[in-house]
Amino acid sequence: MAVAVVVAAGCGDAAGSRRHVGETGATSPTPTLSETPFAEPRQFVSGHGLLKVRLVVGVRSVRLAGQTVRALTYNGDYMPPTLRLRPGDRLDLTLVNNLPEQTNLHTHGWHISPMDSSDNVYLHIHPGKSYHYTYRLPADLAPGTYWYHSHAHPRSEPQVFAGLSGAIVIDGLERHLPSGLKHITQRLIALKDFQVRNGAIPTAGIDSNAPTTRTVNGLVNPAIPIRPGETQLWRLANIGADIAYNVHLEGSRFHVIAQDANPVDSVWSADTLLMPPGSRFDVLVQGSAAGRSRLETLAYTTGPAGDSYPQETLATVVSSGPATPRATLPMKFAHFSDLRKDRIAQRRTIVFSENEPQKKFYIDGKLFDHRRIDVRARLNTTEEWTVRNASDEQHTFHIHVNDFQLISVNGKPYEAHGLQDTVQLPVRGQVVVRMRFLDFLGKYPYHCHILNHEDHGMMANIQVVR
Ligand SMILES: [Cu+2]
Repeated sequence: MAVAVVVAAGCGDAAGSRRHVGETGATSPTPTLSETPFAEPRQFVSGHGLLKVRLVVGVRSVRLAGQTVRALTYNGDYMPPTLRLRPGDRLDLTLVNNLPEQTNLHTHGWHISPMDSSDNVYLHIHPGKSYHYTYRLPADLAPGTYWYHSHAHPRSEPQVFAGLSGAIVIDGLERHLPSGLKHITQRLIALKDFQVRNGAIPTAGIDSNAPTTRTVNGLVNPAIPIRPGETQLWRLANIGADIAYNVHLEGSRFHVIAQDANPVDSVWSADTLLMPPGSRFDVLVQGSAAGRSRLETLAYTTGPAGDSYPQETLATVVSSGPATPRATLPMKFAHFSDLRKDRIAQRRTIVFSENEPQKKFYIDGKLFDHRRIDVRARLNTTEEWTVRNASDEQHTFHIHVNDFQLISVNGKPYEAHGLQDTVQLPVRGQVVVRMRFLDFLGKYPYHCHILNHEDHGMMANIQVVR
């Protein structure tokens, strides 16, 4: 019989990893007692090809940033369990809805069927009901960091903002690492943000530009331990509703091995990573000389009609203990099949626009209608989409089921190292993307991943047909 086991997260850091929001736990071995120890949510791990999970959605009071706050939770936690699986596994997930409104579940980034009881975001699980999802992961599902969240249009923004998002890890990235790095410490660094109004995270009238508390795994400025010279794998994931993070680690660089759970063909490095809502980066980081450095989000503006986010510290990286020689990082990583060589079956232009004062957001001049098919594409073909932004703020293009290759930004060719499932659309600009429609028939959405915009219309439907 297949079993699901619950284990503490974070190889090499089990002592500090049991603690998460809503639970007290062991402290991690950091030098200063006043610091919040780094911790990860517990994990539900597949065994013998199966993971059985029950997620109960409800309203709960949780401890968050030193205060008691009413939030929407999975299993009572603001930072719910991480689902950890392998390619080829099956996920049997029962979603129990104890909210006074409908909800549902999306497994963001999975290349999987969008139909029936799989990654079907057109389902509404009504109050007091439960639903049994069955997901059959392809044997070649890409390893990396994914996430799950409510996709309950038009209530996605308030539900995710109030807490309904968690992480998914598909194991296997280690396979591409050199032997000396296969067993390095892995850390989930899930970026999740909230505001408090009258003792609760607001679920109406959310202003993404208002003062916001940014957390790592639900913790404010935790201390992340590393040894001088040590290489760690960090799984950066923006699992918030609306805001972008512009992530920077003082004095260090991020070495990207996967973007949106697509392993890269060659490792690239950056000192700052722009992370719009929904995006993920799996990165290698190396401990600097003993001392402290800030993991921060730098100030970022999404345009004249958009938001302005201040610089904020996300975590404090504490380098201490015996130094180890810095490992040589890999250059070549995974295989990537460049879509620029594909024959293009169809070219389309998709336009994102808005009427900000009226809170209306459009794709191709239309508000979302779940009954309408906006694009019909053929299975096993490649299409090229020019996605234009006709507004004065950035939007985050996202599509389910099939990831895309970024070909150009504002006409400037982009040298992609793999696929991605989110991309920021420049103000009054455009990107060109290519995608292959593989393996799965059915209808699924593409939309702005700023969930406020999605809820207010910026979503459309594609149907993949034979
Ligand atoms: Cu948008």
